[in-house]
Formats: sequence, structure tokens, C-alpha cells
Amino acid sequence: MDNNIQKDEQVIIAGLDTGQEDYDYSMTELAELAQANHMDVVQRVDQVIDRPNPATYFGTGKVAEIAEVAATNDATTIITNDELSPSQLRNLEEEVGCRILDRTALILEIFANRAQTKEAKLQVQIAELQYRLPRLQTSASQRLDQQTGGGSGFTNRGAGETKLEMDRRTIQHQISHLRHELADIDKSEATKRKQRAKSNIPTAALVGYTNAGKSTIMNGLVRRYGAVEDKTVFEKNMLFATLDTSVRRLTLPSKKDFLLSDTVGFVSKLPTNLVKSFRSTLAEAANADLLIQVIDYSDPHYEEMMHTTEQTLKQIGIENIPMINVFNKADKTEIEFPVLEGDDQVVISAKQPESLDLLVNVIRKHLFKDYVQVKLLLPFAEGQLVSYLNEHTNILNTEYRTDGTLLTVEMSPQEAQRFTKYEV
Ligand SMILES: Nc1nc2c(ncn2[C@@H]2O[C@H](COP(=O)(O)OP(=O)(O)OP(=O)(O)O)[C@@H](O)[C@H]2O)c(=O)[nH]1
Ligand SMILES: [Mg+2]
Repeated sequence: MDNNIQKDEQVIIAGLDTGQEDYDYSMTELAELAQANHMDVVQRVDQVIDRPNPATYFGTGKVAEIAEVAATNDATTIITNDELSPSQLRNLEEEVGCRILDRTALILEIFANRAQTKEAKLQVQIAELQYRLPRLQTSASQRLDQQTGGGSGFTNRGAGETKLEMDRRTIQHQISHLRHELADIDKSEATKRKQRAKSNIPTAALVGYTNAGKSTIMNGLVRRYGAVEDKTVFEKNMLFATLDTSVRRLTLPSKKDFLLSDTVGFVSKLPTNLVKSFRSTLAEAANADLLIQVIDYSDPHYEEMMHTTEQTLKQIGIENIPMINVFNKADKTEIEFPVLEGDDQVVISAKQPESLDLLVNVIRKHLFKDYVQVKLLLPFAEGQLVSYLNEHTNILNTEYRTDGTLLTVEMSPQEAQRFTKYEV
């Protein structure tokens, strides 16, 4: 796929309104996706119809209209709201005389341009090749047309088909090669995850729609509770700012540690292949003890976005992990904040310190709910244990007695096990 997209290419977005509830919103989002890909949306075309035309996706009259709108607006690309079948793509391209980019290809282009790490790049490349594989016919027949000036003589067609088979095999080869490379990276990530799991530190993962504020929350928390040397992550007002997973260790004032991960955001109709190939990036969320769903509360479509997030999580097999809802960007609404609603919902602004403290409190209640309070009597000779506890646990009370130091300590059940002989 072409990564050197011309800046601000003029495009038209076109969609079929088959009566689905969120049609209008998905078209608005399609325009945003185009903008995220440095394209200038000059027109929007809609067709209300029961079902897509199997040959050209749009009905015949609409195809002519699109061609005309493209010509009057100097548009070079038409973006369709749904993924088209290989033959629809080919036919439509022929009849309109413009490049046709479907929603899937557009999202793939954005991902390809944003991918930074080796892992993200491999994942996008695999998804791109998988998308191209069934659509090879188009480019092969086009090449054939160019060679023969539009005609398709018998010998030429044969040559084209052989070329097609070759292209197909090459791509299949590339996919399996890239999969191997990715598997190696995944292995070392999995090892790291296992080590973290062994350390018994609970983990929470930020999930949610793209641009909801996940990275902003991560950075806010890292600045307040992270180690000084911890790097912040990239946050920006654009779709798919984050394509990788970052994990940071946070320490609460009560000396409780937890790991927080930030990862790729979702969007409606996220291509299945892309979601699948990003499975390992999302593995951090799959292994979390707690999911923190971040929602842009200032967006009128936040409910649809929550629905998409939940659907996507299900699609990648992330289920049955406790989840809290964070209604973010409340500063852009009239709604009061920070507010705690029940045990697992907060209304906050990622940019406000009080909000972050409230959020951390909710996270703490979930992650450390099995922590126990124990009373330990440590003989004076065990001074190093007292310093250990001082450093690593939350000491609620200290009393010096003649027979030693009496501490009231809050700790994990596993840790408490190690100290049973001092318990009183
Ligand atoms: N006003 C306001 N803006 C916010 C708030 N939280 C985040 N933002 C802005 O929203 C934009 C997106 O924030 P990010 O943190 O990059 O969003 P994300 O969820 O990580 O997005 P992806 O990485 O694309 O999935 C940025 O411009 C942030 O400054 C908030 O509480 N209030
Ligand atoms: Mg982000």
C-alpha cells in the first residue's frame, strides 16, 4: 500500500444508509479518519437503500452521481464507509474512474503511517497483505490492460493469470515470513509479561475508543505516581495516536505498587484482520486484573463508542475481567466533576489533579481489595524486617514495646503468609 500520501488530497466520502442506527455518526467518523490520513473531504454522498448492489456497491444512478461529484470537485479518491468486496472495488473503480479506498484500506493506511515500533509495523504489514491478497486480481488485470491498451488477447490473459498466481504466492510467503518475525517478538514480550506476573504486582489496563484520553490519563498518573525517570507516552488530538503498548509502574502513597498499561484505541468497524494482528499488543489488556475503560464524555456519541469498545474487546476474547468506566473530558461538558458514581464509575478530567486522585482511589479499591491488615510483633533483633516493611508496605500504626516493635500493617495475603510467625 502507498505510504506516501499526498498532503491534503481532495476526497469524497460516500456511504450506504441501509437504516442502521449509527449511520450518520459512522459517516462523521469516516470524515475524521480521512482527516487523520491528511485528506481533505470536499463532499459527502449518501444513498438510502435496503442493501448494497452486489456488483458496484452503490446503485447505478448513484455511481454516475459520484463520478460527477468527483469531477466537479477535483477529487481523486472516493472513500466508502464499508469494506467492499474485491469485485465491487474493481467495478466501482472502473465506472467512477477514481481511486476507491474503502474504510478498511483507509484505517490500514493510517496505521501504516503511524506505526513506530518493529512490532506495530509487522502487525500492520500482515493486515495489509491479508487485505491485498483477495484483491490482487484488480491490479493484475489493470496491468494487463495497460500492456495491451485495453484489449485482452488470449495469450496476454494467460500471462496475466500466471503473474497473478505468482503475486499471490509471493504475498503468502511474505505473510508467513512476517508472522515468524512477529512470533519472535511476541515470545520475548510474553516472557516479560510472565516475569511481571511472577512479581505479583497487580496490573490495570487502559482501554477505549481512540482519542478518549487514555494516554493523557497514563501520563497524568505517571507524573503523580511514577518513578522520576519514567517516560511519558505520546498523547495527541488525532485518531490512533497510540499504536503500541506501554507499561509503567506506579506507586501509591500507601506504598502499594501496580502496573498500568496504555494501548491502541478502537474505532467502529475496525478491520477484523487488523484487530487479529494486534492481538499481541492487546495481550497486556487480556492479562490485566482490571480494565479501565476511558470514555470521551464530551462526545455526543459516547454511548456508541462504549458499545464499540465492548464489542471489540469481546472480538479479541477479552472477557470476564472486571472493568471500571472513566467518563473523561468532563471539563468540556456542563457536568460536575470529579464525581464518583457507585464503586466503578468516575466522571473526571484527565487534566485535573483532583480527578486523577479520585481515579487512583477507585483503581486502588479494585486492585487491592484482598489486602489484609495484620498486627506483627517484631523483636528488636529483626530491625531489617522493620525497615523492609517500612519501605514496601503501608504501616498504619507503630508501637514500641519492651519485647519489640508492634506494627499494624496492610499487605497482600501472599506477603502476610511470610510473616505469620510474627503475627499477634
Ligand atoms: N479538554 C480535555 N481534553 C482532554 C482530556 N483528556 C484528553 N484530552 C485531549 O484529548 C486528545 C486525545 O488524548 P489522548 O490521551 O492522546 O487519547 P488516547 O485515548 O490515548 O487516543 P489514541 O492513542 O488515539 O487511542 C488530546 O488532545 C488530549 O489533550 C480531558 O479530560 N479534557
Ligand atoms: Mg493514546
